[in-house]
Amino acid sequence: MSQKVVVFSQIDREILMKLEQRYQVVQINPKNGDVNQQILEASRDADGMIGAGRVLNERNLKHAEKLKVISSVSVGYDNYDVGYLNQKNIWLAHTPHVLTETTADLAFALLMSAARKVPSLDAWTKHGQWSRTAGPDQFGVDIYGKTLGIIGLGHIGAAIARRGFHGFNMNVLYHSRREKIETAEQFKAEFCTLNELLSRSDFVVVAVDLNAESRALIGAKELQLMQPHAVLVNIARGSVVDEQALIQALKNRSIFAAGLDVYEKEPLQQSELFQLDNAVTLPHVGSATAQTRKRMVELAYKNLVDALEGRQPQYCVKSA
Ligand code: 8YV
Repeated sequence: MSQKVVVFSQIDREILMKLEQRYQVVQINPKNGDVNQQILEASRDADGMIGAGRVLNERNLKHAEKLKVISSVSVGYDNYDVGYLNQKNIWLAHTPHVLTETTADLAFALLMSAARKVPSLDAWTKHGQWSRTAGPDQFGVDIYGKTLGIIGLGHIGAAIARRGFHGFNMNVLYHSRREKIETAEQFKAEFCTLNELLSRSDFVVVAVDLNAESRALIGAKELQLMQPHAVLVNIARGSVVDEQALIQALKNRSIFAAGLDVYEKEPLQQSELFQLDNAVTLPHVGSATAQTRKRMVELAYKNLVDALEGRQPQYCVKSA
């Protein structure tokens, strides 16, 4: 009897076919009703699970007595109850590294778009409003040679620092739980407190994992420390930033703009952010290129197969 695998989100067709050739596959489909109920039932006799973007915890895995591995097609793992999975000896595998450069590219796309008002000026031009030379209302802020403050100098944060330092001659500051001397020296990056980074940076990029320490890390008080010409970029997790406080800061123009790829609740279909000309809003596409998503799901497939064949997956998450 072949092992059973639950696919809990949409994955690449080729990989799905490979799974179906190897395992008994059950796909979770929102069209078939409550997803959590489907996961609760399907995981009952499952050996493995693969997918992304779903909360998996004791509530919907409590019957998963045979489950050996959850292979996440993501680098972030804040939507999994890692402590519970470790306690049940269920491997949680993820896909770091393969998406680092793609996500760092998107961070800079947001930084530049927000700094130079690209989306709103594109709309302005296309609506025939360009009747004379662009003036102060169309002015953006400079990037080259400015100060880039990165919250979280992990792989993605370091890739963003590399772009700023080498590509835009930027002065790099960073804040993280501990100093990252070897990484920082590549970009002459200066370790500083969060408040110092917020008050000194022209561009603040949130690149930190979501965890108990980073949840709501950036609130009204922190936003008030930023300069009126400063730009906030978030490519990490929405819940690191107090979204209502950010909306107020943008409305009050106490910061120049924000470039956002993530939100407290996703998918985001209605928000005051959508009415703000100084908010650039993307739909969580940090890793969303065909090439990178293919690499992610191929790695997640390998992690799954390794685990189902009794080998510890290459990239396993351990509870802190
Ligand atoms: C999404 C991401 O997970 O890898 C992560 O942590 O945030 C993204 O790659 C991916 O888009 C699947 O939802």
